[in-house]
Amino acid sequence: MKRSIRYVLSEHESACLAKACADERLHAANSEDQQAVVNACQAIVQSVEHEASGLVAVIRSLRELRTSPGLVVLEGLPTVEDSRRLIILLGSVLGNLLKYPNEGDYVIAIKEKQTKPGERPSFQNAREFYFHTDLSYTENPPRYLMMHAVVNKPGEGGISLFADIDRVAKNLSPLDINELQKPQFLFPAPPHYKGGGTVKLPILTQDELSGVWRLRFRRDNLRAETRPGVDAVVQLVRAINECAEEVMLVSGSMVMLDNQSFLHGRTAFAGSGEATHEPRHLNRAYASC
Ligand SMILES: O=C(O)CCC(=O)C(=O)O
Repeated sequence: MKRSIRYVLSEHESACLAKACADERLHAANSEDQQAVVNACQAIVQSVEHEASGLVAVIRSLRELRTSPGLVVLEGLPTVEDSRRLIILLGSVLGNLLKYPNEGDYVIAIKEKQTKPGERPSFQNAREFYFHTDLSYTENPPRYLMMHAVVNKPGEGGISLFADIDRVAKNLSPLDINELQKPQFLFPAPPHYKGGGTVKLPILTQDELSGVWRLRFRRDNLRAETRPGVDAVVQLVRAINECAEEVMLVSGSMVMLDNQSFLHGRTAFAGSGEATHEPRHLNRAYASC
């Protein structure tokens, strides 16, 4: 991928994270009280800064608007007793963990509950999940998305797909870009989002000073108010598919990405009854900086 970084942790870095996740300040925090874990991790981050400065620098490179890689895949993470601690800890290295109460707690398990015919693709089923940015249906989607593969076996599907909006925009005509910048798109919340609701906003925005493109997008149930708007979405989907990059997030890896400049999706995976191993399980969290 053009802008993305793959970073394999050294044994020392992996051991440092394992130690941080076993820190006594975390033992004091009830693991079901994620707010307490978030608070404890904010203090523990300092020791990670000292002991794993290379890893910290890579993660924080995501913060630079102009020079950000946009997407970092970390490989070789330690296996820890409570995997939620690891994503909260690394999210705290990046910035401030965010919670969207209508969506759930800080850490949300991406796990199949049951795949019903005809239902929208989601983090709770095994269907192909088309390219999207997270929480496109909220006024303020999170800047950063993190997904930690706790169990993700090669050969059972569930391959991650990513697309960089910088590359996608280059494959669109000025006319389509103009349409996508109009506040003419209706984004309805999916059924799991408590309170529901629909926002009407542009899909694409461009920062005036830096020229950096940002987007919000989720194809299923998206509505455009005009015919040129619908046509522009068709072109956008074509351009996204042309730029798609596949990454298998094997167990023990984590992707940290700029949710407003990278789209993500995943292929269908072996669901209940089909999986030969433990069921697929990723943890998801959001952060701002
Ligand atoms: O299951 C996956 O790999 C991705 C899930 C996803 O896209 C999401 O939860 O937003």
